[in-house]
Amino acid sequence: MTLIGPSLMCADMGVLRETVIELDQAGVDFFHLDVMDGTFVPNFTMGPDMMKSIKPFTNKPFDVHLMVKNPELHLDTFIDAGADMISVHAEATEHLQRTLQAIRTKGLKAGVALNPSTPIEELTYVLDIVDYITVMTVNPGFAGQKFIPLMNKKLSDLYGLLRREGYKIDIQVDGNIGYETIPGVLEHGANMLVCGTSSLFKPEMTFEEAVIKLKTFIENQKVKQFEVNFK
Ligand code: S6P
Ligand code: MG
Repeated sequence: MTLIGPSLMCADMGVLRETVIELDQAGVDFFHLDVMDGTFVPNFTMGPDMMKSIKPFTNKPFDVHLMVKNPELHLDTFIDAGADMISVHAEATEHLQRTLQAIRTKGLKAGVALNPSTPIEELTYVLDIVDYITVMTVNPGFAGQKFIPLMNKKLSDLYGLLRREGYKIDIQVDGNIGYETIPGVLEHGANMLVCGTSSLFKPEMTFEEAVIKLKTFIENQKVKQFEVNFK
């Protein structure tokens, strides 16, 4: 099974609430909320007040992708704003194990995101406390970038590592996930797709049309669809 989650930084912020309602009704599985601090990545996006203002309009999980330095300092802020899942970058904290443990202790799903150049070996000693791994398939910071082809090898190395070590951890991909790249990422082990301008946010389509088209495309892939842990 493959889950799809719209990247809300790609939405028109003037109609964010309506967008969340339409995407929810169209059948997305989760909402992906990108948080940037202008330091870990050279951009600013969504904040806790914005999240609070849309949380009441959906029951789907809020997956908060923290692209901030020292994310451990901000966990409570985003938990209070409605996060159900939080991913932190391995590169952004000195204390990855402690940070993941803190997310889990609060009852949320804990994720680790890896920049394209970060090796999967960074994860070796935290695999027992991770619910999902976000493989960045572009450098974080902006929507509308190009998929980095070597990330398919990273996905298959990661998938192999998880199977060898016996961990059931979901593999999320983020960055230029669209019709050209989906066959490859599914084949190499991804089961959670973050969907931005490459698939769901298309001016010529309604959200309902875009979700139907995307789900049909995924169902028609001939590759094995991996089981998800996500509930
Ligand atoms: C980027 C961020 C992502 C983007 C998403 C956009 O740093 O983490 O979640 O919003 O990748 O999708 P697309 O299809 O425009 O690349
Ligand atoms: Mg993201």
